[in-house]
Amino acid sequence: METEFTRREHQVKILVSGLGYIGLPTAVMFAKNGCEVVGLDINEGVVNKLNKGILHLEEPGLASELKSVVKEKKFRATLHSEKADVFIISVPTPNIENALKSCDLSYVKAAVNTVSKNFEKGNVVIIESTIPPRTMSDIILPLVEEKGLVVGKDIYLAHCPERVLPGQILHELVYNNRIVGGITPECTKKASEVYATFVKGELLKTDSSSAELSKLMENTYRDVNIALSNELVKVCNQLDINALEVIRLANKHPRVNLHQPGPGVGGHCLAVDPYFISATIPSVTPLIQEARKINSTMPYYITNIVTRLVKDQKIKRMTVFGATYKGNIDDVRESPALEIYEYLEKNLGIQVSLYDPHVHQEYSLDLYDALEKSEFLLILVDHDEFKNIPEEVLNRMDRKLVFDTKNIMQNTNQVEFYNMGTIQKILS
Ligand code: SAJ
Repeated sequence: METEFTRREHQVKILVSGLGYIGLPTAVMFAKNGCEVVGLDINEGVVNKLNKGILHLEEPGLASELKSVVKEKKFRATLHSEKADVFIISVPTPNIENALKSCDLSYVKAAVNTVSKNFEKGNVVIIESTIPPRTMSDIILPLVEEKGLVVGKDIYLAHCPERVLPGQILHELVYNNRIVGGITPECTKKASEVYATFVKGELLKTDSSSAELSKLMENTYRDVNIALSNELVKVCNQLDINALEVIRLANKHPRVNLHQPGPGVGGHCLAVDPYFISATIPSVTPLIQEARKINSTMPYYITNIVTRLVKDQKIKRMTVFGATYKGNIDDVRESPALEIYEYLEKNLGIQVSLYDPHVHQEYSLDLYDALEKSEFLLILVDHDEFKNIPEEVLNRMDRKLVFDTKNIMQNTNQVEFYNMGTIQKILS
C-alpha cells in the first residue's frame, strides 16, 4: 500500500532489533512491502542462518517469505547497529524471579542503547516488546533524549504492542487492529505511517501509556476469567455439581462469557503479562494477583486428584497425553501439562508415560506404546489428535479410565470417562 511514508524520495530503511517470533516476521513483512530491512540480533548463529535464508524458528508460511526477501536483497541480518529511518525494538521482556515477578527491562534498555548511537533527526523509534505501564514515558523517553534529540520534534517515539497469535502470525500481522501509542500526537502519526505500509486492520491511535496498559489488560482479562472458571470447578467439586454444565448454561446469557477451566495457564503471555501490572502497583491489584495464584496452582490441584485416584484405584501404570501449553502447537514454554507430568513421574512411584504428537523430544513415545497396558489416561492438552482416539489404540489399555482436563475427547462412550465437570465422582 502506498502511503506518505513509502512515497519518500529514497527507499525507507527499517532496522528491527530482535529477530525472534515477533521481530523476524515483522521484518519480513516490511521487506515484502517495499522497505529495505536490516535485522539486528546478538546471536551470531541466528544472523548467519537468516542471511542464508534459513529459519531458526517454526512459523507457518515464514520460511518461503524469508527465502524470497533474502534472495531479492530486501532483508539482511547483522550483529551491528547501523543508520536507518525507523528503528523497531522487539526483544524479550521476561519476569524477574522475585516475589512480585516484575518485568526485566534489561534487554529493551540494552537494545535502545545499542541502536541509539545511530539516531538522527527525523527517525521513528518504536518499542514492540510488552512492557509495564509508564515504561515509555519514565524509562525509554529519557534514554532517547540523552542523545540530545527532542522527542516529538527531532525524533518520534512510540509503543506499538504486538498482539499476534503464534501459528497465525503472518495473517494476524496484516489483519489485526494495531495499537499505536506515541509519546506525543506527532509521534503517534509518524509511527502509524510506518505500520500503514502493510497493516489492513485499524490503526488505533493513542498515547504510549494507554497502549502499554491495554496490551497487558487483554491478556489479564483472559487470565482472570480463566481463574474464575477454575475456581468454579473447585466450588462444584465440593458441592457435587457439574461445572461444565454450569458454564454451558450461564454462557447462553447474552452478556456472559465464562472461559474454559483447565489444568492451568501457560505460554509466554497470559502467565507473564498480568505480573507487569501487579508488580507496578501491588497495593491495588488483589484480583489480578489472586487470579495468577489460582491459575498457577491448578497443576497442584490436578496432581492431588490424580495422586489420590492412583492410590485408591491401585493403578500401576498411567499415561499422560499432551506436553505443550495449549492445543495444536509445539510450544512448551510455561506449560502446566509438562509441570504436571514431571511431578507425577517423579512422585507417584508408578510408571508414567508421556505422549505428545506435536513435541519431538525424548518423552514423546509412540501412541500405541504410550497406552500399552496402561490403566489410566490423563489428557492435559486439547490437541485435535485427542478428539477421537482410535478404538484399537484404546484397546491396548488394561483399564480404560480417562480423566480429560480439557474436555476434548469425543468418543467417551468407549471408556470410563471423567472431565473437569465430574472430577468429584472419580474419587467417590
Ligand atoms: N486457556 C484456558 N482456558 C481458556 C482459554 C485458554 O485454560 O478458556 C489456557 C490455554 O490452555 C493456555 C493459556 O490459557 O495454557 C493461554 O492461551 P491463549 O490461547 O489464551 O493465549 P496465548 O498465550 O497463546 O496468546 C495470547 C493472545 N491474547 C489474547 O487472546 C488476548 C494473543 O493474541 C497475544 O498476542 C499473546 O497472548 C501475547 O503475545 O500477548
